[in-house]
Amino acid sequence: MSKTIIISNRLPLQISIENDHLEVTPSVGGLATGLKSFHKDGDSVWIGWPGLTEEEIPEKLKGEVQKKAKDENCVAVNLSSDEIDGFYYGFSNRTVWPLFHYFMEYTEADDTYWKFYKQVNQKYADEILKYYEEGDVIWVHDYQLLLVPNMVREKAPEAVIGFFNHIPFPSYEVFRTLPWRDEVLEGVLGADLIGFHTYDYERHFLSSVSRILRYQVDFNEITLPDRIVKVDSFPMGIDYKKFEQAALDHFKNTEDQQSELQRRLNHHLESTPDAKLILSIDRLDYTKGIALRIRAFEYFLDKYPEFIEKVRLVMLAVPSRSNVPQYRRLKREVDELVGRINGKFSTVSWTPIWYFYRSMPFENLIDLYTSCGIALLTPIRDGMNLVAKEYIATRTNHTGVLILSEMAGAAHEMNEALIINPNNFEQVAQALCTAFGMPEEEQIQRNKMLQKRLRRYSVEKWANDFMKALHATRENRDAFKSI
Ligand code: ADQ
Repeated sequence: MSKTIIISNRLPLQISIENDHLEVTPSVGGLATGLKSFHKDGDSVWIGWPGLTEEEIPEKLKGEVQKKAKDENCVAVNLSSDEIDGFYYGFSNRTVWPLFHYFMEYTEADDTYWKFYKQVNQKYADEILKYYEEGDVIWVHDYQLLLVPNMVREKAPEAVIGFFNHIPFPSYEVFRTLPWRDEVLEGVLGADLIGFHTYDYERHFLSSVSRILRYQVDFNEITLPDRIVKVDSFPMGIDYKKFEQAALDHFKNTEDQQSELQRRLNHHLESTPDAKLILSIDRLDYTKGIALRIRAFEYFLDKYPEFIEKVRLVMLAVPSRSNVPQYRRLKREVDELVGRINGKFSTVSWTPIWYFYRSMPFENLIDLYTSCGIALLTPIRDGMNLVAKEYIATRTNHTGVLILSEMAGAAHEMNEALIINPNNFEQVAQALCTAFGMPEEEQIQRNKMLQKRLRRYSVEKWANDFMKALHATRENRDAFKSI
């Protein structure tokens, strides 16, 4: 029977060593969270890195890693610490990530990183080829593996290969600055179907292919000498029912079943009349606009002091990529900003910002989503932003206001949110005022529309739509051959 082979940089599980034993925990992040339900329900194998380098795994536990992965229908790719440095922290996160998010000043062009990127992409491709059997469908994910589709195609010309890019694809004028732009485009074009979150990313990609490689592009099809490649947008959804159910269960908790965090949140809400909590959740990443958001919040408090002691910004920043200098600098900047603003506005009974720098268990995430009447998500660039969708899914009584950056892919599908330009502090401050004063009926009306759409376009539908379109390319290929 044919199977689906999913490939991403990281496996949906994280293996760590605790007292000479291997511990397996689910990994955090948009992709892992999104595809997990698809993987769990289908006949698929997932290939990726388990989170420990070859050097970190003691010899006697090496076989055990693969066994633990196999229990979850996964295959662990072995990577050395040099490979992780060059491929992951290097080319993926110091070259592709900043460039694709329009941070050109952070983009490094380093031959050694590129060499590691090619070497590790080849490792992933070789791993796929070990498991690939005729009739299988291969689904490659994200910017760390842009070369994999063509590397697999070279050895298995008949394979059906899909590629999905989870981050933005930049405009041609930005993409063209990459020294290895031809190789990167040729790498992705090994796929039969290439998916993006939005039509804009799709358009940028097609324009780069036509202007750099000079292939013929008709609407959303690229004609190569021997094949046609289809490009389309598939906005990723969330596991809606999981978030909705978690919120419903959360409200059933008796007082002594509540978490300490929930009690603290309740305390703020109950101690001040008209109090509201403003939620902000992201990985600590410069693309997410966290520092800008804090400054906009300061602008808001300066301009509208009547909100002092009434609002609190609850900020969860999940540690991320701390081996890359810009992330360490951002951490310092955010620490300083939070300290300065808390120092400036705090009263004896109130601090304006509650800042958590850690990963939280799922239950606490639900505590935050359900307790905060406003969500303020202001990325400078974001492929999609699943947090925005999760927030709406947990608002089971339909109240709550989402303020969302127009630079997030999710803004295209969430028109009923208050859509803002994160660089415009006045607009952010106005949106906060509007959110504060928005009548409940209006909140309910907006959220019901958002919820209806999110429920329908779930992650399951996203994966199925992509798969259906991928299978259809097989038929197109036969038609192409018969011309
Ligand atoms: P990310 O940049 O990681 O994803 P996002 O889409 O917001 O951003 O997804 C984050 C995920 O991590 C959410 O599902 C959230 O629930 C989870 N999460 C966040 N904090 C957590 C915590 N403390 N504990 C547990 N889970 C937590 C990348 C792209 C995005 C794109 C996704 C999916 O950068 O633009 O939306 O992939 O394609």
